Amino acid sequence: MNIGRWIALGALTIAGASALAQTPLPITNGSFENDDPIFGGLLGYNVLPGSDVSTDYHRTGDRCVMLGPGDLNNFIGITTDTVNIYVTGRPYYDPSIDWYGGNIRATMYYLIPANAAVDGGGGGIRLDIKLFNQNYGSLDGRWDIQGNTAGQWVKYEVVWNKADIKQKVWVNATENCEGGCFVNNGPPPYGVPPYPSRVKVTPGRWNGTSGGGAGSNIIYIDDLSVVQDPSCPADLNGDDMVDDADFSLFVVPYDNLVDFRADLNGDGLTDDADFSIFVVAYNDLLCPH
Ligand SMILES: [Ca+2]
Ligand SMILES: [Ca+2]
Repeated sequence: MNIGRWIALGALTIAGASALAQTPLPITNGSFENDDPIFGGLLGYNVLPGSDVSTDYHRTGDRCVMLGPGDLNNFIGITTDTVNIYVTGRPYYDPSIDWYGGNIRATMYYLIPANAAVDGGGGGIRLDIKLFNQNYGSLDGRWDIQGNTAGQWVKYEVVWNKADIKQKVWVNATENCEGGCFVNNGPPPYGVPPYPSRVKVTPGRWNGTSGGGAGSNIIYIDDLSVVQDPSCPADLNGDDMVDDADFSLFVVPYDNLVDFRADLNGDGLTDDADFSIFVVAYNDLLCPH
């Protein structure tokens, strides 16, 4: 075997390990094949008016979900915040996340027929992180799915960086209380932790100004999935290494001592105990997987 072949195999091994290290989150019925056996309707999702299951197209299985068309300022979509009666405690179908884990990555495929292009009311995926059913931060959709795909399935992906998630929760907890001051049940940092532990996933289309206005025609979607990228707690920017970029993110909350954005031991504060954990990871550089 020549050296080039060895190098190629080595690269494949590394890529494979990285892919395996992602944590697939337990999204239910991502191919949209199943109805709820008792109540009917799409298993695992709230189906908002204007959306429905379709057998006109499918990327896998026999079915997909159709979004639209919609009226101006209507939101059309499906969302995972519906009660799972089949599990003790009746949690929502929202997939679980690890607050100390990596970036959240949601993927789906979409299809728009060549003769029915979408103009306005673009599609996308909105993500909300939650503790139980309380929303602690939102990544609004880009609503940029437009035009047509010539009848082909096209991959669409949204990545929510872990540092941005923590920043969003911090702002919501302490500053402008976006969506209401929901974490005001204690001294700073206002009841956080416990930290958000779930992500509500909402593929849809927004027929408002940010989505380009009232949308024409239909966006078909299939094969929704969510994963959490490889990371370790001290890797604050989610690139799988603990280096100077993470230190820059660490020192801001470390300096004020009432801030959970770089809390590594779960007590809600970023202090010397967290610094001790950080320096060990910084010295190791690479996240252990
Ligand atoms: Ca990093
Ligand atoms: Ca701490």
